[in-house]
Amino acid sequence: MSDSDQQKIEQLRKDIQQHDHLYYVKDQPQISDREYDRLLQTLKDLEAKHPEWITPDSPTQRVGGAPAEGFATVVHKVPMLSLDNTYNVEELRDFHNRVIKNLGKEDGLEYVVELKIDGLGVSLLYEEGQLVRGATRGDGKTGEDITANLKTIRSIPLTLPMQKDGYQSMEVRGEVYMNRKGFEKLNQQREQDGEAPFANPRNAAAGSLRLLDSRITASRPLNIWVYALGHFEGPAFNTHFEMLKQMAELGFRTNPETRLCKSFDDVLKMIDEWQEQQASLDYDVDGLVVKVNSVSAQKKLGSTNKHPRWAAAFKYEAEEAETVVQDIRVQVGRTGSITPVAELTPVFVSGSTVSRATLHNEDEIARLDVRVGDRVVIIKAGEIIPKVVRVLKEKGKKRKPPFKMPKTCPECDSKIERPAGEAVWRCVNAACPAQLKERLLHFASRNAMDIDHLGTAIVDQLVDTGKVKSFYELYDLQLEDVSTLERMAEKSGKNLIDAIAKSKQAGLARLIFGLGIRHVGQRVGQVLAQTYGSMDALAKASYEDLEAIDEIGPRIAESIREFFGEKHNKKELCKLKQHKLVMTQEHKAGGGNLSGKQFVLTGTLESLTRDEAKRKIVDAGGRVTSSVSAKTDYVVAGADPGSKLTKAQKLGVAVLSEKEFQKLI
Ligand code: 1X8
Repeated sequence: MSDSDQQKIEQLRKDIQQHDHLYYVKDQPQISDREYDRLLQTLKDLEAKHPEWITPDSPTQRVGGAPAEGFATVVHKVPMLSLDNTYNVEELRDFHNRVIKNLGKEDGLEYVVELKIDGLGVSLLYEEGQLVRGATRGDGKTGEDITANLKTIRSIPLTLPMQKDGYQSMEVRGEVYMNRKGFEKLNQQREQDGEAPFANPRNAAAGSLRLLDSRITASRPLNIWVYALGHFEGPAFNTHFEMLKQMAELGFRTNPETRLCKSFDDVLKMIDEWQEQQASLDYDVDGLVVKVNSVSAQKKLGSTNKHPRWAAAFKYEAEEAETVVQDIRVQVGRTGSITPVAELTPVFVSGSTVSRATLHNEDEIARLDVRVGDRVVIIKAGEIIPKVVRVLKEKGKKRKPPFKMPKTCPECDSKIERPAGEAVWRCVNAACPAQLKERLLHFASRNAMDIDHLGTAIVDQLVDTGKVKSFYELYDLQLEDVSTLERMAEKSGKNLIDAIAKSKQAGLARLIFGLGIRHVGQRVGQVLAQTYGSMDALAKASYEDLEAIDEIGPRIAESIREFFGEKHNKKELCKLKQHKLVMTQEHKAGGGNLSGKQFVLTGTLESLTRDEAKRKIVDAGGRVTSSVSAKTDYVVAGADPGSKLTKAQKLGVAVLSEKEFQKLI
């Protein structure tokens, strides 16, 4: 029996690895997502039954584990050099001429031209066919050990058939990046959750790779293009192009746009083509990389301290424009984040007129040394918000003093804080009018309480006149309070009052989301409403209780506890209740039978996937947790159940077969 389980585990791992490759590297899936989920779940269950057989290269080990304390330092055996940059055809021709001179001939000189990916360089070390370490490029000599994070990227193989080709050890290099769509989606989610958005896909990728909690990395849409080999033990390659082909054969994701160019003119052609074509990719590139193809020629050329002499980057300049900084202001967001923004003399760049540009944070302003009155260069690259790239120093011109972050919040004068390790200052005053305005707008937004007519102009006046200092005061407003506001007639005043009154029925899920609890987005709001059924029950939920919910991690659980522990929030909720806002949720008709019941799923279900089963339970008012405890009401056991079943039997928890479960729901 155990023997066959071991065989099953091995077969499943092979199959999943094959399907990962087809899906993530080749983009040619052969099975449905649902079939794939089944395979993975079956493997998980078998491994739960035999934890002693779990290996680090099992596909189940990609999901990420408990947070690390910090990253260990890694010394690169072969330094990860940077590339010499060229910015125009003349500079690239200089590079080409140097290559010819150093090689002593032009005959047979070939180049490989690849896209230069705007991401983060990483190193993947494989020993005896297993990924044993992943590291950042760092300063080129030493990087950080981010193995757990890199393993969450599905297109990175955990095992390689390299030994069959005679390789004992190889260090593969590539660029980890986030595509534009994934980046936009991540930022939308972050804004909903009250977190600062990332400035660009590169920062998002960098931030995701440097998280100590690899479970969060696992949720980030990261990917890799492999483009080089570091130290390796095994047969050598004659050309770079051959090496890339071999990497692809081993299972790595190599970029399909790579070209072998037989002449420098071919290189120039490719440069010409990509000037326009860049925009059509779904990820950011910041130019091309031109590499000498022959490995013996590469060796002959060698490297300087910093750069190889056999490769160069060609960078397309982003469209730039010059303008003047008229002012530097700071904006206060919903969570109190304080962001400096440059107000500019309007200028036309990349298809639109720009009058503001983000300066991101204090450190960025210091780095640029940008001051009011300065002439600056701005760029608008792709869809990214315009940014100031450099200051044009004007001789003999007296400059204004350096910009200083305000000592207090520009809106409410409260203390501002910059937590250790963060780049952003925050206003500590939860009642800060600027934060209050943002919070009210969020509360009223379409996906939250959906209060029509409550837009920026009205919110500004309500807060500035002191009429509204918290959510509940919206419900105290009378017609005469609002019809006296600017741009408000009697009729529109009445519409607003009606819309506010109507929002009392918005329901528990919308209200939870509308409260603006950090990290609680729309989906989490729904899960909490379904799980607890009332605001009172949610307010009482313990950290452990919250964290036991499948979709809720430690960060969300902590933030919820903090919110309900706060005095102001308690008062707010009490007042909202007095105003008769709907704060309970009827479970869906016909399904309320599972109200408050706690489920654990184990084994493979035949008639539905795990996600479908979960949804059904939650829709019927129950909830799903990942581990069995005395609080568990039912364990649903499919085929090949794991250790959860044993535990349930030990604790005397009711066990349902799939059929019994179907009946129940
Ligand atoms: C950096 C990069 C290289 C390539 C693509 N993107 C990059 N960011 C490539 O070779 N295709 S090579 C490189 C480096 O050597 N620093």
